[in-house]
Amino acid sequence: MSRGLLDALTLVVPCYNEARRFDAGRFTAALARFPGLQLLLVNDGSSDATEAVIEAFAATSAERVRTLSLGENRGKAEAVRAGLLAAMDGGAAWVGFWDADLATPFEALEEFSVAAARHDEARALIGSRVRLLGREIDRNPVRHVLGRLFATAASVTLDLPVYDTQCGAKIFLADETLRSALQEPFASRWIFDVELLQRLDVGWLRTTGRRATAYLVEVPLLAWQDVKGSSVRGRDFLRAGAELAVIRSRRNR
Ligand SMILES: Nc1nc2c(ncn2[C@@H]2O[C@H](COP(=O)(O)OP(=O)(O)O)[C@@H](O)[C@H]2O)c(=O)[nH]1
Ligand SMILES: [Mg+2]
Repeated sequence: MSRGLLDALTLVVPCYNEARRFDAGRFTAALARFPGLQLLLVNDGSSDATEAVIEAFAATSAERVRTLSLGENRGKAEAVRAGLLAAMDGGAAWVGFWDADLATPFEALEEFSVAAARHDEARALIGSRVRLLGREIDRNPVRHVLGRLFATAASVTLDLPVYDTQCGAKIFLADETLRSALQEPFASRWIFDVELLQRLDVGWLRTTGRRATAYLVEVPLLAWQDVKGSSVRGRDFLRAGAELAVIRSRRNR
């Protein structure tokens, strides 16, 4: 299995009306710190100046930053799916997605890299927001509780002991199983993370006879911050519950 997560990694950054939150300085710092990192910024039909902002940023580092523009707003799931497929076509060994607000700081890539090196068979590494003393996991208390409730339901749905399915920082080995898992649009708009993990679980089982527990590694983050300006609302939590039921029913097909 190919190693060196940081050697050839492309991160997809879904951007929907991010003109005000986009912090070019932090992206520039990440490119300087991680020479094997490339970025693919996906503008998902934003109605603000996102397009101009990300184009201007990409122009500062044309060999390492690309942009993709979806004509109309299709939602994070579709933006990430299109971005990951484009990143794979670009030849990256590892591809992933990372929230534009940098709630997960790019410094966490160090922990992802250590985890990949430690787990020889890792094919998917996902950030996990575990609130332990000595770490800076700064979550709004209501969202923390709802998030824990949802995560538990998601874990039951997947029949996988995943602690945190919803962190916006995830990295995958760019192989055929991932490509197949990305072929069809996701049924869910908000919890496509769960759907993707389920598709990978099924794909790995089919191709290797082993379930996701053999290949999926959760990376406990040292720092994570709830960034203001989220587009997720209370009703999305209810919708997410309904979407879990749909995902579960698909597994049994
Ligand atoms: N493509 C796309 N991305 C979105 C949409 N809504 C949010 N995002 C992106 O998803 C990421 C997380 O969004 P955010 O609003 O911070 O959600 P939260 O952190 O989960 O509350 C950011 O990169 C957003 O730009 C959307 O409708 N389409
Ligand atoms: Mg956020």
